[in-house]
Amino acid sequence: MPTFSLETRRRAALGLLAGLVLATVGTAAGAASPALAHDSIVSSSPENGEVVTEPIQAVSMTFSDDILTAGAAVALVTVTDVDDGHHESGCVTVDGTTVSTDVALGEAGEYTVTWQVTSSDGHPTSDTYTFTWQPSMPTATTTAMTTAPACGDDWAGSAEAMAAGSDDSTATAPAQAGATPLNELPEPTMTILNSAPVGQTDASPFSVPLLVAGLVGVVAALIAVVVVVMRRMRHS
Ligand SMILES: [Cu+2]
Repeated sequence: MPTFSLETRRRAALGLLAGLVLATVGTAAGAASPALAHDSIVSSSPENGEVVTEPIQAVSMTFSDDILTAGAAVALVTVTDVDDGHHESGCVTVDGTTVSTDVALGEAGEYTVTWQVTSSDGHPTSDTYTFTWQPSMPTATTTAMTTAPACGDDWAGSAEAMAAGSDDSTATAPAQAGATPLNELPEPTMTILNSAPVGQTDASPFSVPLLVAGLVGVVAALIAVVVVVMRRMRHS
């Protein structure tokens, strides 16, 4: 085995240590980033800030990854006017990356879309955006509901309710009846009202301190390995 000066060995060991630390940090950062990134909206209809002049029947948004619908997954969408009146139907439809709900808009003005979905990493995520309803011609308006309608119930904005012309069914929310039989719901759908309020903060089981602690442990282990290697080099 060729002989190297102590200085050369030290430099080699330090270089090895620096390389290992950089590789470890890079790997940990790469592994951590997907868990920290929640699905975000890549497009929506209407778009954020859009001025809508033609009647629309639905509001939909497309996310960066498939929205979860299994188990306790929650997908909520409300479309509210400036007086907090509701204009969405009670059922939210999730189809892959797209989440949508039927709507019947009321008076011209600003509408707020509030959404909450279960991100592809299993965490609830939510946000809001707005659009402006500015009909280009006189358009029938729908009276808002005071609370979010329950999925499966006839809603003031439904064609049936409007045809019936029943004032009793407008401006008041239907009773929050028990769970709607699954066979009455459009497929695929996943709506759970009155749970996991919008705005709930993300509760990640993988906290940043835990990640940092793990990283420090790995680096410490690497340093120990390098020290052992250096000692062996000295003894050789
Ligand atoms: Cu998450």
